Amino acid sequence: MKVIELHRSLTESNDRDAERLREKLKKKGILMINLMSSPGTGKTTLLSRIIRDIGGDVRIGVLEADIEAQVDAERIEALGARSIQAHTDGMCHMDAGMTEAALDAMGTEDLDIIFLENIGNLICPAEYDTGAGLNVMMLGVPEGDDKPLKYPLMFSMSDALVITKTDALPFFDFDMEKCCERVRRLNPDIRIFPVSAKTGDGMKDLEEWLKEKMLKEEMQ
Ligand SMILES: Nc1nc2c(ncn2[C@@H]2O[C@H](COP(=O)(O)OP(=O)(O)O)[C@@H](O)[C@H]2O)c(=O)[nH]1
Ligand SMILES: [Mg+2]
Repeated sequence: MKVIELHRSLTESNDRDAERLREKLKKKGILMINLMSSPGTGKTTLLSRIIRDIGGDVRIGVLEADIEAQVDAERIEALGARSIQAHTDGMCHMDAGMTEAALDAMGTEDLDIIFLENIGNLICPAEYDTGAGLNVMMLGVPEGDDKPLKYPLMFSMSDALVITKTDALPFFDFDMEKCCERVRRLNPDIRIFPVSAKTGDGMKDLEEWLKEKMLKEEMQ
């Protein structure tokens, strides 16, 4: 199990670093996805499901970012995917320099898709470009359908929203239609995938979309 201790990047411009990293990955034909949500929404569970479902056809690497511990990277490694645990020195987000350092430590050779499981919160990660080709956020049914009203920036800057734990819909007053409407008001082009990583419901559409985006990256 590889663990890397990261520190805040002291560069002048995170946006410039992010653009440079995005170009570098594009040249290698690797799609990096920045996965963001609250703690406990189901990021690691979703990634585990994706690795089990399509890990045979797609070579997947996972950067696990947390303030402490290495349980998430261990969960991913147990499934046979390449992974590294990055510790962020107490910081609530990953920036482009930190992401690049973690990528270098993990090694990107022979990978098709790299997921960055960002630190769990809906605020700071939305403010820092990591250099990822796609931003994907997750919202769990138990968190409520009002989150787009409270954390508009993350919904606005994401290419896709995964609404997870749909198996729990019977137990919560989560209005799917109202939630999607609120999200689309902020971001008309966003793709929305309602899924349950537990039952597998809706996973196929999400995985097809990921493969499509991956092929596009490889052909450029
Ligand atoms: N019922 C249900 N529980 C889920 C689902 N996805 C994740 N969980 C549970 O939610 C909790 C947090 O999941 P985890 O993947 O660790 O969240 P993370 O902090 O975002 O990485 C765990 O107890 C999971 O078993 C789901 O689709 N349905
Ligand atoms: Mg996790």
